Amino acid sequence: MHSNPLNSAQWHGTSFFLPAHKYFLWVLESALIWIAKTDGPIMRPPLSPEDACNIALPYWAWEMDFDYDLSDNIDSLSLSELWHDRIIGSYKPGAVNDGQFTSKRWTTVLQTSNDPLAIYVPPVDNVLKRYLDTTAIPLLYDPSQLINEIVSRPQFADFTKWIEAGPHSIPHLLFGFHMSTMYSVDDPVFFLHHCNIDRLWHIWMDCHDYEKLSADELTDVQYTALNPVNGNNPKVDPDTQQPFLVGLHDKISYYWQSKDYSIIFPSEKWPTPADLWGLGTENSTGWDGLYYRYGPDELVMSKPMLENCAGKDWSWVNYVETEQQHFAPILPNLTRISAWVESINDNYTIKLDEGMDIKQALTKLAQEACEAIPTLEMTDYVREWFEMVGLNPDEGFIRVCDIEAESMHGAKWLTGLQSRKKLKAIVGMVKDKWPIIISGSVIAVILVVVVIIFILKKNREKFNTINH
Ligand SMILES: [Cu+2]
Repeated sequence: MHSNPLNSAQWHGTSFFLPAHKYFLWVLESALIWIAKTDGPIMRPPLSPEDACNIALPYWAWEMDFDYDLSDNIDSLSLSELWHDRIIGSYKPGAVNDGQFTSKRWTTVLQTSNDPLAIYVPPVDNVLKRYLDTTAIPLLYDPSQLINEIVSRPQFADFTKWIEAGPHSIPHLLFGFHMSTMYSVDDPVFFLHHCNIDRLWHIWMDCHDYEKLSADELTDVQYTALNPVNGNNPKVDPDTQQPFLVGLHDKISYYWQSKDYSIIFPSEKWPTPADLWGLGTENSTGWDGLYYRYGPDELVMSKPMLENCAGKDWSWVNYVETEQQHFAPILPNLTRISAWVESINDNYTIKLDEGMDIKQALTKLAQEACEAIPTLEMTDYVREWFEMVGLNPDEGFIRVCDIEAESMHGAKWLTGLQSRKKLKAIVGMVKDKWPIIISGSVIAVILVVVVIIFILKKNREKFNTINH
């Protein structure tokens, strides 16, 4: 469904991005609930119908795996709870060979090559693979940078461009292989990642108190139609030749490739962004049975978030429903997350004590985290990815510390470590070849002096001739 060209044209690089993926996640969650209800009694351990109803998709809060120090040789991402060797598979680049998604149990739709950065060609097999080189594609957003962007982008158009180009792109690029194509759904990490993107959207809505508005009350601030484009031209539906429309009341397409099952997603049932805005309550669900809440959340309870968000009643996130919690089979180790949040709270408090106001303190916090690691280098691989999803990287990608770097160097995409790497490379070269460089420099200086003397002499003669 995700790779269907008609869906994809609407789902990526447009204002449908967030709502389209939300419903897509909900389709998977509903399918899991349905299977658990049907086959629950014969599962090991057996699931009761009540357990089945409590199934919820988990999210990967990758911001907690941000690497604040790339020089210490500890890859923070490798310490993540994500890599359970019995579930998602160990942290290892290449073919996934443990967990539930090895070649024995899991056949990917997309055939990949053995080159992590070659999108689509030349294919070798249908085995799930991951790249995971955090030095080549670093995770670029830590909690403080996320909070800073969420707080400073109250306009939907601004927020959606940023979240799709920045926080959404980086994990896709980092995993390479399947995750870097429209067949990213081949890797279950897709859902963990997109659930986090959906969570960040909820946090944004909750932070600015937009959750209190009904779909009829929404303005351009909460939802703006950003139509899909091909360069300067609007993308058109190949059947009707009409431009795709992605307004608040336009239907998001969910074409399903299989002829036999297309009845599951008939076009009359496709939702609009307005339909998906109402998330329902415990007692009365929203559109088509939708009911969305995000549970206890360390990020929203951090000091900079609490103090910089307009409303402090978190109704769509940080939602505690104790009954459901017992169902999580593996509780994440929250110690590491709590430690991050604690250090962010401490650094933030120091800045307030120094006399900064809450926004200044938050921006400074984000600035420091941003400076800790490089931005993304605009390689062919990165460029190809942005073109594939119809995104303009310059519109949403630049981070808080890149703005300064851009004005200094006049070049986007090459700041922080990249320029430091170049400098290091030059220093290294100088170190190795200093005898050649010194003798070369001496010869060059002598040559320059000779040339200058020659020119001066010539000019003098010329000057003399003119005078005569
Ligand atoms: Cu994605």
